[in-house]
Amino acid sequence: MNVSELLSFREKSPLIIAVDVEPAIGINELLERARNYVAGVKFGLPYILKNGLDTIRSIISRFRNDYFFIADIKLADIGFVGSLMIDLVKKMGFDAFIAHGFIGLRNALDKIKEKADALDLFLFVVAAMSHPGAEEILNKSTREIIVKTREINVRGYVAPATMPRYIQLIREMSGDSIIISPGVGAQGAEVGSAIANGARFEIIGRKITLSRTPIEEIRDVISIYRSKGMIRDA
Ligand code: BMP
Repeated sequence: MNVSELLSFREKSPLIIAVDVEPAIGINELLERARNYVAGVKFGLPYILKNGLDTIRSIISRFRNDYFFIADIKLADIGFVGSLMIDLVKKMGFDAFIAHGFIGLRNALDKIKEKADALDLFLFVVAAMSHPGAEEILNKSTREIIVKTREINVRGYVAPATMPRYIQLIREMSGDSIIISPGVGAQGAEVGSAIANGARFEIIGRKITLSRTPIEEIRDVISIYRSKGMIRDA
């Protein structure tokens, strides 16, 4: 998936659902009923490992026209192993995946990016994380991660809604990139706050997946986006 295909989903909404646990109403029902409001679905490793490749592949193939699908494998390994992982991501039918930025380019992210391009997968690099401990080590390197990954033409980043200064930094340093931002809802950031700081999409997990009335949650989120002018009226 390329940048413009990804952005075509932004017309619908800036919302990506993070699925790490089985949604309270079941994944099929959730995706069936959320298709008019949600742009993308990010499957986490716990969900992928628990359900297996075949199940993920069949979910993605059923909803492939309704959402883009991100494999949140947080890849942080040598190029050879990265390449094996990316083949599996492609087999499952994903459009995009997430790799860590701290592993550096040579024989790691350079190979990962080459492979992603060859398989038409969009690469998001983690530039900073949302939890407090990220400040201890990882987030000290955000600037270098952006500088280095721009050398290999990375166009997608993950940056925290809980610490919007990193979203702003990416915007300043890499204005044409697509930032997806977790931390909204369960981790405390307000709906719309990451978008207001320059993210293209917000990632929301537990606030939706753990709810018995997730479609109402989603509608509330969408109405906040609408009230802030972040989404066009239906
Ligand atoms: P929740 O809304 O339930 O907190 O989920 C957030 C999602 O974003 C999880 O899938 C998590 O793996 C991911 N995420 C995060 O929370 N912080 C980061 O810095 C990077 C992430 O990918």
